[in-house]
Amino acid sequence: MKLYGDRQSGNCLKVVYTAQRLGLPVVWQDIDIMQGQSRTPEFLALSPQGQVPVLQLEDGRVLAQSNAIIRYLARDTPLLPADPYLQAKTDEWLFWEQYSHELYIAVCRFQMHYLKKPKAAREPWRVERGEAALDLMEAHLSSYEWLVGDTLTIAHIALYAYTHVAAEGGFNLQSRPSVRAWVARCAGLLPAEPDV
Ligand SMILES: N[C@@H](CCC(=O)N[C@@H](CS)C(=O)NCC(=O)O)C(=O)O
Repeated sequence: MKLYGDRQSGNCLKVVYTAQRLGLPVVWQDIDIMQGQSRTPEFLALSPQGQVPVLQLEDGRVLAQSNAIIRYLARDTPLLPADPYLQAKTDEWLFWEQYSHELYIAVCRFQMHYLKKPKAAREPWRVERGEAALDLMEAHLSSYEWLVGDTLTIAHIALYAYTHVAAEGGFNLQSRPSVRAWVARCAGLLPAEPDV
């Protein structure tokens, strides 16, 4: 399989973490989004959404959307619980990550980390929603060790991707001890330096 990705993108790292955790061989193809490489005619022919990550299967078929990709890779493995309720709870967190977390925390990180804008340039409404997402995680994780189930799943990989670098988007984890403990728990089970 071939993974088209940008090395600094948390959405791409989700796929790398999942593949490495499962021991799946994936060939990395660099796409520099800052150079517009996800919007070239060649890339758009591969994936009209014009964003990374994109996974190309061995038979040539293509999958976009990070959480769809990790869900595909994790099927029939402990990273996606088989129990119907736990599987749906895993999906619940995956959808929540895309709608209520990534849009705020990852985009603030993009503005500061990729575009080198100052913290003060972040839109207040986006910051407010990012803070609310982290507060929701803190509230859940102060009662439970994991977001769902009792071990690492793709729900954790999806949320770890941008939560552990939330400071790069101007968010403070110091005041969120349960999130920090969970980040450390995930980090202990994931490669420190993904081999991409
Ligand atoms: N919902 C998508 C978001 C993908 C996304 O935002 N990708 C960014 C990098 S993190 C990208 O390719 N940006 C370049 C562009 O939009 O041209 C996913 O989860 O895969």
